[in-house]
Amino acid sequence: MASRCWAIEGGRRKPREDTKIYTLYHGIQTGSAGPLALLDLVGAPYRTVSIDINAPDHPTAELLAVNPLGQIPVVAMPGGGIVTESAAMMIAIADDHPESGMAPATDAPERPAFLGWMVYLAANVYPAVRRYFFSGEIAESETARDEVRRMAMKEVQRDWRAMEARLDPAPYLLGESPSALDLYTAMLSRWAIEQDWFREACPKLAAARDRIEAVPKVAAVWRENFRNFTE
Ligand SMILES: N[C@@H](CCC(=O)N[C@@H](CS)C(=O)NCC(=O)O)C(=O)O
Repeated sequence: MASRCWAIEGGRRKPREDTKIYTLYHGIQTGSAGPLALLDLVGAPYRTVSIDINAPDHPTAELLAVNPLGQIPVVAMPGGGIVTESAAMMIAIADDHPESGMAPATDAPERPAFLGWMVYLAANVYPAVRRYFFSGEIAESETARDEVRRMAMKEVQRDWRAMEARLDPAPYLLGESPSALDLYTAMLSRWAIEQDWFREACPKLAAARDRIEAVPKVAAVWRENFRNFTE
């Protein structure tokens, strides 16, 4: 696995030498895009370890050593400790940078909604998207896999509709300023779901997504990671 160190300086990613830095196990066009954009947004020093989930040797022993499920993203925190699960690491990184406002403070009125929706996405949308893309993990025949994909898509649509019905972005999902929830929502809504469907069925979520995706550091990561991202 290749390892590189980065820090954003003058709007450009540059190699960095620090030892007290985050390490993100990252794969292009995977769920590490959200944590990657968050690290850039909060201005944290980090290195990336490149993972190719389509390589014949996936999951490598190195990846299994940090995540027994062999999934990415994974983050090694600068203070020690490994965080698997995208929502958990985004909350942990945002909490480490209170000045960024990317996570409401523990006593802020937005905190319960922040935690609730982060876990909602992780517990509902992400697994359904996984079933859609990795239907072969739970069904063998082509007919059964088609059925899994069809049902997973219904679930994804139900989950986005439910979120659309409950949130009133102003203009970001939790109020005047963006949070890691905007990033996580933007990332997950770039997968599986038809983009025309998302814009039509979830206009409030789509409008909030437009805002976070217009942030230059987010757009830069999105360009590399989402083929359906258009500016
Ligand atoms: N629950 C995990 C899901 C992570 C996940 O499904 N990652 C995918 C890439 S987007 C992966 O590693 N796939 C390769 C594999 O499962 O072997 C999270 O939220 O981080």
